[in-house]
Amino acid sequence: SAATGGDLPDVILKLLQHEPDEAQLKARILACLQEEQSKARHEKLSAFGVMCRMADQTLFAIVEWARSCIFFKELEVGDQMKLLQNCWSELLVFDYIFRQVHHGKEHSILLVTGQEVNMSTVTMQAGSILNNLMLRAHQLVAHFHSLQVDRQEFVCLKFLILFSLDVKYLENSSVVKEAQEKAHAALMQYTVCNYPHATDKFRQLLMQLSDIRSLSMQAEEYLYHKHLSGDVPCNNLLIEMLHAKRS
Ligand code: DR9
Repeated sequence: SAATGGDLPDVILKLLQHEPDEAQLKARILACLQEEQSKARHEKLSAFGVMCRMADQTLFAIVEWARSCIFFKELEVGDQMKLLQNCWSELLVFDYIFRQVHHGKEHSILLVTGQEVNMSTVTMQAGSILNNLMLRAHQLVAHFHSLQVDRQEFVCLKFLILFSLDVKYLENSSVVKEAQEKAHAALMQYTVCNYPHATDKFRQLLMQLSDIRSLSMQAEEYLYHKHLSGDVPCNNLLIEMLHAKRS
C-alpha cells in the first residue's frame, strides 16, 4: 500500500525525510507573530499586515526546505537563487493548497498558525480580486481532493515545482536535468504502483502544476498591487522576491 515505505522510490524517501515538521513550523510562526505584535505596539499591524507576515515566515521555511533538498544542495548559490525566484509564489500557493486538502473542510480555511477562517468571512472581507483568487485556489483543492493526492505525491510535486525552470537559464544544467528526470520517474513509478486503478493519476497530477503556475502569477499581481497601495509591511521577503523577478 501507499503507507509501506519499503519499495518507495529513493527520491521520495529522501524528500520525506526532509519534510518540515508542521507542528514545529506552526509554533515558530506563532511565536514570531506574537513577538512582532508586542514589540511594535505603537505601530500595530493591520489584519492584512499580519497575514503578510505569516506568508513571509512561511516563505522563509520554504527557502530553508529547499536548501536541505537533494540536488538543490549541490548547486551554486546563483542557480539556487534562479530556481527560487522562478517558483517561490508557486510553492506558497502549493503549500496553502495542500494544507486545505489535508484540512478537508469546505467552509473554512486552515492557516499555517492553526487558526481557522470561515469562508463567509473571506467572502465578506475580501475584494473581488482576492475572492477570485480564493475561488480558483479552492477549485484546485477540490481537484486534488478528488485525485486523492497523498503525502508522497505532494513532496514529489513540490520538488518538481522547485526544479521547474528551463535548464537553459542555469549554469549547472546537468544537475537540474537529473533532478527533474528522477522526480518525474519517481512520481510515475509511485502512482502506477500504488494507484493501479487510477491509470491517469500521474498525468492528472502534473496537469495541476500549470494551474498552480497561473494562479501564482495572478497572486503576484494582487500582491504587487497591494504593495503599490502601501498595504504590505516593510522588510518583507515576499516583496523582495517580487522585485527580484521583475528586475
Ligand atoms: C504571491 C503568492 C502568494 C501566495 C500566498 C498563498 C498563501 C496565502 C495564505 C493565506 C491566504 C488566506 C487569506 C485569508 C483571508 C483573511 C480574511 C480576508 O479576506 O481579509 C481580507 C483582506 C483584504 O482583502 P483585499 O486585499 O481583497 O482588500 C479588500 C478591500 O480593502 C475592500 O474591497 O485580505 C487579506 O488579509 C489577505 C491576506 C493575504 C496575505 C498573504 C499575501 C499573499 C499574496 C496573495 C494571496 C493570494 C491568495 C491566493 C490563494 C492561494
